[in-house]
Amino acid sequence: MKQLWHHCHAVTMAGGRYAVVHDVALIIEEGSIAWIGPEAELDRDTAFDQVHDLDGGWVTPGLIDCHTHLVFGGDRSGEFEMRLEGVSYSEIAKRGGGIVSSVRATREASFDQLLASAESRARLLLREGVTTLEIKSGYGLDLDSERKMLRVARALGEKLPVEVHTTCLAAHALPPEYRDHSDAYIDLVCESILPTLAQEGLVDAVDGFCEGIAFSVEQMRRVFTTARQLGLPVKLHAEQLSHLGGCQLAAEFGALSADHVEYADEADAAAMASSHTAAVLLPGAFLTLRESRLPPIEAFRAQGVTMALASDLNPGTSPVLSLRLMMNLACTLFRLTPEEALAGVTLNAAKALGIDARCGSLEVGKQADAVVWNISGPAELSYWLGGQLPVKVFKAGKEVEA
Ligand code: DI6
Ligand code: FE
Repeated sequence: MKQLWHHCHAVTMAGGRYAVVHDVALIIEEGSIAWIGPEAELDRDTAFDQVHDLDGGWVTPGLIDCHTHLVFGGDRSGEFEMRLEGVSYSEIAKRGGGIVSSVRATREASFDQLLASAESRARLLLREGVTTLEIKSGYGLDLDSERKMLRVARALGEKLPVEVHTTCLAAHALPPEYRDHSDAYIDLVCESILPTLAQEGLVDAVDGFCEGIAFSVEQMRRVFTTARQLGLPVKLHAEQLSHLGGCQLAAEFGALSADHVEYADEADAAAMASSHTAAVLLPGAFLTLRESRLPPIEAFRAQGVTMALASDLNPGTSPVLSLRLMMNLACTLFRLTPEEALAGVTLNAAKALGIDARCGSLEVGKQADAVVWNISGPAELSYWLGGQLPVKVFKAGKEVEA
C-alpha cells in the first residue's frame, strides 16, 4: 500500500538533529517512509492508494516512552497523602510501604486484572501520540509474578497499536521474604528469574534500582554480568536519591541508559558519553518527590550525552499519565529547550531503547510512526500542560485512534 501525507510541516530529527521542514510531503510504502521532501518536488503523476491531507498540521516522529512501570496492582494514593504530610519516600519504604506495597497488590492481582488496569493507562499515553512503550517488571519479585507482569506487557503490545519493549526489573526492591538477605535475593535473580524469563522470550533488556534503599553497585554488577551472559542489554536506575556509582557501572557495561541521574556528576557524564549511554530524565518523579537536586544538564550537554525523557509511570513516585506533560516539566524544571524535550521523547528515547536504526525520526527507510499535531509550531508541544493535541497518530503507516 502506497500513501501520501501532505500539506504539513515536520520536525524530522533526520541525521540525529532537530530539523524543521516546512511544506513537506511524505510517501509511505508498506509501513515505512519511502520518500520525504518538499511538497513542490512531489511527482504529480504518482498514484497513491491513500492520501492524507494534513491541512497545515505539524508532523513529528511517534512519541516513545522509554521508561515506564505501567503494569502494577493497586495504587498508592494513600502514600501520596502521607508524603504531603511530610513523610519521606525513604521513610515510607522503611515502614514497609513504597514499592513493597505495590508488590503485594501485584502478586495478588490476576493476569486479567493487571492487563485491564495497564490497558487503560496505556490507552491514555497512546491518545497523546505514544507509538512505542517500554514496560518494566519489578513489582513481582518472584519468578511467577515477574513472569506474569512481563506477559501482561507482551499482551498489551499485541492488543494495542503500540510496540512494547519489555525490561526485567527483578532487582527493583527486596521482597519481604528475603528481608536481611539481599545477596540471596540477587542469587535468585541471577540464577533463576533472569535466565528463565529470558529463555521464555519475555525479556528485551535488564534493569535494576541501584540505591541505598535498594541494591548496591556490587549487587548490580552481578545482575549485569548475568545479563551479559544472556546476551541482553542493560539499563539502570542510577543516582536518583544519592550518588552511589551506578552511572559508572552502567557506562562500564555499555548500558543503553542510566535513568533519573539527579546526583550524577561531571565524571559520570564523561563516562556515559564515551559508552554511548543515554541519560533518561524523569521529571515526573522529581516533581512528585519534591526533589531539589537537578540532573547535571550542562555537563550532559557539554559531553554530548544523549538526553531522553520519559514518564517513569509508576504508582509510587511518578503517577504520570502524560508524556507530553513531561516535556513541559523538563523545560520548566530542568531547563531543557523545547527542541531538546522533543528530541528526548523521539530519537533520543529510541536510542535509550536501542531501536534508533528503525524508530525515532522521519527519514527514508524508517518505520512510519508519526503524530500529526494541531499546533502553530513545535514549541507548543512543550508549552501546554496537558491537553489533547494530536489530530492523527500513525503506527507503521497505519492510522490508529488518536
Ligand atoms: N525508582 C523509582 O522512581 C521507582 N522505581 C525506582 O526504581 C519507584 C517505584 C515505586 O515507588 O513504586
Ligand atoms: Fe523507574
